[in-house]
Amino acid sequence: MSRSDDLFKRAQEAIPGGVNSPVRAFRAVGGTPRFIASARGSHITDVDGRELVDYVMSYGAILLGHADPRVVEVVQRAAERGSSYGAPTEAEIVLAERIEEAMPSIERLRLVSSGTEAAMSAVRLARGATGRPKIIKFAGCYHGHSDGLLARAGSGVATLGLPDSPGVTEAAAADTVVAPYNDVGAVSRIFDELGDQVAGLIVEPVAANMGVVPPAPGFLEALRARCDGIGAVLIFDEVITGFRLGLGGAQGRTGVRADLTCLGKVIGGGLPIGAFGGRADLMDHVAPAGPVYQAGTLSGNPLAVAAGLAVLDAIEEEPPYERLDVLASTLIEALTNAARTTGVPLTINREGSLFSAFFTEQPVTDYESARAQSAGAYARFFHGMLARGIALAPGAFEAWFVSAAHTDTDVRKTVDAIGDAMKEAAALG
Ligand code: KE4
Repeated sequence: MSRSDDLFKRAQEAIPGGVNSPVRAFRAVGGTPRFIASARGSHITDVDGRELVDYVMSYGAILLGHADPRVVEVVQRAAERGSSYGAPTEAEIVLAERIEEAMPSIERLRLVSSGTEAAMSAVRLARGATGRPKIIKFAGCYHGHSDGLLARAGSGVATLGLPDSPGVTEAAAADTVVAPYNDVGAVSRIFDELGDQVAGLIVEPVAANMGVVPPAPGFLEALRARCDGIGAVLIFDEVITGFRLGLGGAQGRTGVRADLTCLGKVIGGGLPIGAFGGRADLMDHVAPAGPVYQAGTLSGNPLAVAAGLAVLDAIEEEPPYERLDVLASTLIEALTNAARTTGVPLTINREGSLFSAFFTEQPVTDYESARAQSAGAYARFFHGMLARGIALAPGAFEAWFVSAAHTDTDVRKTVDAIGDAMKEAAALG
């Protein structure tokens, strides 16, 4: 028995499933989750002292690398000044201004403590500002666990969303309509059918929660045009893509401007944070400027803000994006070669440094095609990599996350492991 085994056994007596977030429990890949003792740069070390090259990076929250000295220093200094005041600070203004400068579609910004809060609040604002009930989302896109966004597609195109979790009532899901990602025809039919009942549409401009699925050419532009056509609010959920796909996020790459944007992860440097922001005429509906209520005890927390500013300073001083893209290209090449050598069917999707390898030979353009992948093959590959000191996300619907701290040595070790783990995935059929 490893210490992780012991701790997981104990954890399940104190915490549901032994974890504080489901994906960490290894249910999708089997086995015992590694309990982590520490992390530095591109490496994490588990409680049994095993050091791993990390491609989870807190599901994208860590961009510079774990325990980056620049982040550690500012968080230590901030903690010495007190961890939370329940009152405004200058640093919150600075972070808002820096984000607004990097993402011009964001004219006003509200900080919150998670991506879930950001998306939930943006959706409430879209409804509050338009006075309309319906929100369109896409199957396979994840926007956190607020009730209205835990809805799955009902039968037919514009029928009401159905609860996607016990505890979500039909009423809570009823005003959510779910369309297939990259399907302009389906979403157009919803707009045609619901017309000015549509308050807004929320989308991951580059999907990364069904694995990475980039927008098809014209998809985002079509969403922009349809929202413009009826005055609906276009919400880009950039919790993953924001400051990972470049300083301007996905909208900086695609040129499609959102009315509201959700952020998180990178802008907090690994501390709890989220944000939603956008057009001033919309954001000025948010309390106390306007009537749409939204609040949070720890919103704009001084430690998270200090960490976020340190990350923004670092990526503005030395943008890591070219390096991240090179790392991703090398890993993708290794995956492609290993799949070819072993005959394992593999489809790789990529946008910038974000990528996923799907164990299927079909193209993956939406949630249905993403679900066609072999979860068993992914699980075998995952454990083959873990056994060779490489930590991937314990689920086939996540992305590989590289960081500015990953080294050529890390990549060489990963490339070697890919070759062997692919053979194992192939051998087990
Ligand atoms: P959080 O509430 O987990 O901070 O953010 C929710 C969220 C919102 N929008 C997008 C695009 C997201 O990817 C997320 C959270 N991402 C997952 C990983 N795919 C978090 C991992 C977890 O749930 O533990």
